[in-house]
Amino acid sequence: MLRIVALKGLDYEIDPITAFFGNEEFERLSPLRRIPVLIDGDLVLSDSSVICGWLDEGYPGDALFPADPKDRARARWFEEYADTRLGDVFIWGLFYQQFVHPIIWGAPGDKARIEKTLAEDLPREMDYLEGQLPESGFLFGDEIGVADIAIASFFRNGAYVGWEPDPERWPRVAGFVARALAEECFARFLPFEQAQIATDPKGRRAALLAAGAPLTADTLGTREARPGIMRL
Ligand SMILES: N[C@@H](CCC(=O)N[C@@H](CS)C(=O)NCC(=O)O)C(=O)O
Repeated sequence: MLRIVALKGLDYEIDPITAFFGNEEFERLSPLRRIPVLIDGDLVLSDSSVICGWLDEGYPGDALFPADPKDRARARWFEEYADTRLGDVFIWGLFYQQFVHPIIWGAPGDKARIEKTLAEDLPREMDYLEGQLPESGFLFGDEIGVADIAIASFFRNGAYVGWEPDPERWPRVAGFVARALAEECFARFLPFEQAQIATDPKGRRAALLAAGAPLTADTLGTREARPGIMRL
Protein backbone atom coordinates (compact mmCIF):
# COMPACT_ATOMS: atom_id res chain seq x y z
CA MET A 1 0.00 0.00 0.00
CA LEU A 2 2.81 2.44 0.89
CA ARG A 3 4.46 1.68 -2.42
CA ILE A 4 1.28 2.83 -4.19
CA VAL A 5 1.21 5.96 -2.03
CA ALA A 6 4.81 6.57 -3.14
CA LEU A 7 4.02 6.04 -6.83
CA LYS A 8 1.13 8.49 -6.60
CA GLY A 9 3.38 10.99 -4.84
CA LEU A 10 0.99 11.35 -1.86
CA ASP A 11 1.87 12.56 1.62
CA TYR A 12 1.17 10.13 4.41
CA GLU A 13 1.71 9.33 8.05
CA ILE A 14 1.91 5.78 9.31
CA ASP A 15 0.89 4.13 12.56
CA PRO A 16 3.14 1.05 12.33
CA ILE A 17 0.90 -1.45 14.08
CA THR A 18 2.23 -4.98 13.94
CA ALA A 19 -0.45 -7.53 13.04
CA PHE A 20 -2.27 -8.78 16.19
CA PHE A 21 -1.50 -5.58 18.15
CA GLY A 22 -4.58 -3.44 17.29
CA ASN A 23 -6.72 -1.89 20.03
CA GLU A 24 -10.56 -1.57 20.15
CA GLU A 25 -10.56 1.50 17.93
CA PHE A 26 -8.39 -0.35 15.44
CA GLU A 27 -10.94 -3.19 15.39
CA ARG A 28 -13.75 -0.68 14.77
CA LEU A 29 -11.84 0.59 11.71
CA SER A 30 -10.63 -2.83 10.56
CA PRO A 31 -13.46 -5.31 11.17
CA LEU A 32 -11.20 -8.30 10.51
CA ARG A 33 -8.53 -6.76 12.78
CA ARG A 34 -6.02 -6.99 10.00
CA ILE A 35 -3.49 -4.57 8.57
CA PRO A 36 -3.35 -2.54 6.39
CA VAL A 37 -5.99 0.12 7.10
CA LEU A 38 -6.18 3.46 5.27
CA ILE A 39 -7.68 6.53 6.92
CA ASP A 40 -8.12 9.16 4.22
CA GLY A 41 -10.20 11.99 5.67
CA ASP A 42 -13.63 10.50 6.38
CA LEU A 43 -12.91 7.42 4.23
CA VAL A 44 -11.70 4.36 6.14
CA LEU A 45 -10.74 1.27 4.16
CA SER A 46 -9.19 -2.03 5.09
CA ASP A 47 -7.83 -4.63 2.66
CA SER A 48 -4.91 -3.74 0.43
CA SER A 49 -6.75 -4.46 -2.85
CA VAL A 50 -9.54 -2.05 -1.97
CA ILE A 51 -7.10 0.56 -0.70
CA CYS A 52 -4.92 0.38 -3.84
CA GLY A 53 -7.99 0.65 -6.08
CA TRP A 54 -9.08 3.80 -4.23
CA LEU A 55 -5.63 5.39 -4.29
CA ASP A 56 -5.38 4.75 -8.01
CA GLU A 57 -8.83 6.04 -8.92
CA GLY A 58 -9.21 8.73 -6.28
CA TYR A 59 -5.98 10.61 -6.99
CA PRO A 60 -4.38 12.10 -10.07
CA GLY A 61 -1.02 10.94 -11.36
CA ASP A 62 -0.05 7.95 -13.42
CA ALA A 63 -2.70 5.22 -13.55
CA LEU A 64 -1.43 2.14 -11.77
CA PHE A 65 -3.69 -0.29 -13.58
CA PRO A 66 -3.44 -0.68 -17.37
CA ALA A 67 -5.96 1.21 -19.54
CA ASP A 68 -7.07 -1.68 -21.74
CA PRO A 69 -10.06 -3.46 -20.08
CA LYS A 70 -8.65 -6.95 -20.70
CA ASP A 71 -5.28 -5.95 -19.30
CA ARG A 72 -7.02 -4.32 -16.33
CA ALA A 73 -8.83 -7.60 -15.67
CA ARG A 74 -5.55 -9.52 -15.90
CA ALA A 75 -3.86 -7.04 -13.57
CA ARG A 76 -6.68 -7.58 -11.05
CA TRP A 77 -6.17 -11.31 -11.38
CA PHE A 78 -2.46 -11.01 -10.57
CA GLU A 79 -3.23 -8.75 -7.63
CA GLU A 80 -5.82 -11.22 -6.35
CA TYR A 81 -3.50 -14.18 -6.95
CA ALA A 82 -0.74 -12.44 -5.00
CA ASP A 83 -3.06 -11.46 -2.17
CA THR A 84 -4.60 -14.92 -1.85
CA ARG A 85 -2.01 -17.46 -2.84
CA LEU A 86 1.35 -15.71 -2.46
CA GLY A 87 0.07 -14.28 0.82
CA ASP A 88 -0.81 -17.76 2.00
CA VAL A 89 2.52 -19.26 0.93
CA PHE A 90 4.96 -16.46 1.80
CA ILE A 91 3.25 -15.05 4.87
CA TRP A 92 1.34 -17.85 6.55
CA GLY A 93 3.49 -20.72 5.28
CA LEU A 94 6.89 -19.11 5.86
CA PHE A 95 7.29 -15.61 7.30
CA TYR A 96 4.63 -16.00 10.00
CA GLN A 97 5.84 -19.45 11.04
CA GLN A 98 9.53 -18.65 11.00
CA PHE A 99 9.70 -15.01 12.10
CA VAL A 100 6.40 -13.67 13.46
CA HIS A 101 5.20 -16.64 15.51
CA PRO A 102 8.29 -16.97 17.74
CA ILE A 103 8.46 -13.20 18.38
CA ILE A 104 4.79 -12.65 19.07
CA TRP A 105 3.64 -15.89 20.65
CA GLY A 106 6.97 -16.92 22.19
CA ALA A 107 6.99 -20.39 20.65
CA PRO A 108 8.27 -21.83 17.35
CA GLY A 109 5.94 -21.84 14.37
CA ASP A 110 4.69 -24.91 12.54
CA LYS A 111 7.82 -26.73 11.30
CA ALA A 112 5.90 -29.16 9.11
CA ARG A 113 4.14 -26.28 7.39
CA ILE A 114 7.44 -24.52 6.71
CA GLU A 115 8.85 -27.71 5.20
CA LYS A 116 5.82 -28.21 2.96
CA THR A 117 5.95 -24.56 1.91
CA LEU A 118 9.61 -24.86 0.90
CA ALA A 119 9.32 -28.27 -0.76
CA GLU A 120 5.97 -27.94 -2.54
CA ASP A 121 4.11 -24.65 -2.34
CA LEU A 122 6.85 -22.17 -3.22
CA PRO A 123 8.18 -24.23 -6.17
CA ARG A 124 4.64 -24.64 -7.52
CA GLU A 125 3.99 -20.88 -7.43
CA MET A 126 7.44 -20.06 -8.85
CA ASP A 127 6.74 -22.40 -11.77
CA TYR A 128 3.47 -20.56 -12.40
CA LEU A 129 5.09 -17.12 -12.17
CA GLU A 130 7.99 -18.19 -14.38
CA GLY A 131 5.44 -18.74 -17.15
CA GLN A 132 3.70 -15.40 -16.56
CA LEU A 133 6.32 -12.77 -15.77
CA PRO A 134 8.06 -10.88 -18.59
CA GLU A 135 11.73 -11.25 -19.42
CA SER A 136 12.16 -7.48 -19.20
CA GLY A 137 10.11 -4.58 -17.88
CA PHE A 138 6.93 -5.26 -15.96
CA LEU A 139 3.67 -7.13 -16.51
CA PHE A 140 1.98 -4.40 -18.52
CA GLY A 141 4.88 -2.44 -20.00
CA ASP A 142 7.94 -0.58 -18.83
CA GLU A 143 6.33 1.08 -15.84
CA ILE A 144 5.73 -0.75 -12.57
CA GLY A 145 2.06 -1.02 -11.56
CA VAL A 146 -0.18 -2.46 -8.84
CA ALA A 147 -0.01 -6.03 -10.17
CA ASP A 148 3.82 -5.99 -10.20
CA ILE A 149 3.98 -4.47 -6.73
CA ALA A 150 1.47 -6.97 -5.34
CA ILE A 151 3.59 -9.88 -6.56
CA ALA A 152 7.05 -8.49 -5.77
CA SER A 153 6.14 -7.35 -2.24
CA PHE A 154 5.81 -10.91 -0.94
CA PHE A 155 9.37 -11.67 -1.98
CA ARG A 156 10.45 -9.16 0.68
CA ASN A 157 8.91 -11.41 3.31
CA GLY A 158 10.68 -14.38 1.74
CA ALA A 159 14.02 -12.56 1.74
CA TYR A 160 13.67 -11.64 5.41
CA VAL A 161 13.54 -15.31 6.34
CA GLY A 162 16.33 -16.22 3.93
CA TRP A 163 14.33 -17.42 0.93
CA GLU A 164 15.01 -16.03 -2.55
CA PRO A 165 14.08 -17.50 -5.94
CA ASP A 166 16.89 -19.54 -7.49
CA PRO A 167 17.89 -17.53 -10.61
CA GLU A 168 18.93 -20.70 -12.46
CA ARG A 169 15.63 -22.45 -11.88
CA TRP A 170 13.37 -19.38 -12.17
CA PRO A 171 15.31 -16.73 -14.13
CA ARG A 172 12.28 -14.64 -15.03
CA VAL A 173 11.03 -14.55 -11.47
CA ALA A 174 14.45 -13.65 -10.09
CA GLY A 175 14.96 -10.94 -12.72
CA PHE A 176 11.49 -9.49 -12.18
CA VAL A 177 11.94 -9.31 -8.40
CA ALA A 178 15.36 -7.64 -8.79
CA ARG A 179 13.91 -5.03 -11.21
CA ALA A 180 10.99 -4.31 -8.91
CA LEU A 181 13.29 -3.89 -5.91
CA ALA A 182 15.42 -1.40 -7.82
CA GLU A 183 12.37 0.84 -8.37
CA GLU A 184 12.14 3.88 -6.14
CA CYS A 185 8.78 2.78 -4.74
CA PHE A 186 10.52 -0.26 -3.21
CA ALA A 187 13.98 1.16 -2.57
CA ARG A 188 12.76 4.11 -0.49
CA PHE A 189 11.12 1.84 2.10
CA LEU A 190 14.09 -0.51 2.60
CA PRO A 191 15.49 1.46 5.58
CA PHE A 192 12.07 1.31 7.25
CA GLU A 193 11.78 -2.42 6.55
CA GLN A 194 15.21 -2.95 8.09
CA ALA A 195 14.27 -0.91 11.14
CA GLN A 196 11.10 -2.96 11.62
CA ILE A 197 12.65 -6.35 11.08
CA ALA A 198 15.54 -5.65 13.44
CA THR A 199 13.29 -4.68 16.36
CA ASP A 200 10.62 -6.46 18.35
CA PRO A 201 7.06 -5.07 18.04
CA LYS A 202 7.33 -2.98 21.21
CA GLY A 203 10.40 -1.13 19.93
CA ARG A 204 9.20 -0.53 16.38
CA ARG A 205 7.80 2.98 16.74
CA ALA A 206 11.07 4.22 18.21
CA ALA A 207 13.14 2.38 15.59
CA LEU A 208 11.07 3.76 12.74
CA LEU A 209 11.23 7.30 14.12
CA ALA A 210 14.99 6.98 14.32
CA ALA A 211 15.02 5.82 10.69
CA GLY A 212 13.07 8.94 9.70
CA ALA A 213 9.65 7.38 9.02
CA PRO A 214 6.71 9.81 9.11
CA LEU A 215 4.76 8.43 12.09
CA THR A 216 1.37 9.48 13.45
CA ALA A 217 1.45 11.20 16.82
CA ASP A 218 -0.90 8.59 18.33
CA THR A 219 -1.16 4.87 17.90
CA LEU A 220 -4.04 2.40 17.72
CA GLY A 221 -1.62 -0.32 18.78
CA THR A 222 -1.58 -2.25 22.06
CA ARG A 223 1.41 -3.39 24.11
CA GLU A 224 0.29 -7.03 24.08
CA ALA A 225 -0.69 -9.20 21.11
CA ARG A 226 -4.14 -10.78 20.80
CA PRO A 227 -4.95 -13.76 18.58
CA GLY A 228 -6.56 -12.76 15.28
CA ILE A 229 -10.17 -13.51 14.41
CA MET A 230 -9.46 -15.15 11.06
CA ARG A 231 -8.38 -18.77 10.75
CA LEU A 232 -4.73 -18.92 9.64
N1 LIG B 1 -6.31 -9.67 2.00
C1 LIG B 1 -5.83 -8.83 3.06
C2 LIG B 1 -4.85 -9.60 3.92
C3 LIG B 1 -4.45 -8.81 5.15
C4 LIG B 1 -3.65 -9.65 6.13
O1 LIG B 1 -3.69 -10.87 6.11
N2 LIG B 1 -2.90 -8.96 7.00
C5 LIG B 1 -2.12 -9.68 7.99
C6 LIG B 1 -0.72 -9.13 8.06
S1 LIG B 1 0.15 -9.43 6.56
C7 LIG B 1 -2.76 -9.47 9.35
O2 LIG B 1 -3.13 -8.37 9.70
N3 LIG B 1 -2.88 -10.56 10.11
C8 LIG B 1 -3.45 -10.54 11.44
C9 LIG B 1 -4.59 -11.49 11.55
O3 LIG B 1 -4.84 -12.26 10.60
O4 LIG B 1 -5.27 -11.43 12.59
C10 LIG B 1 -5.18 -7.58 2.47
O5 LIG B 1 -4.64 -7.67 1.37
O6 LIG B 1 -5.25 -6.52 3.10
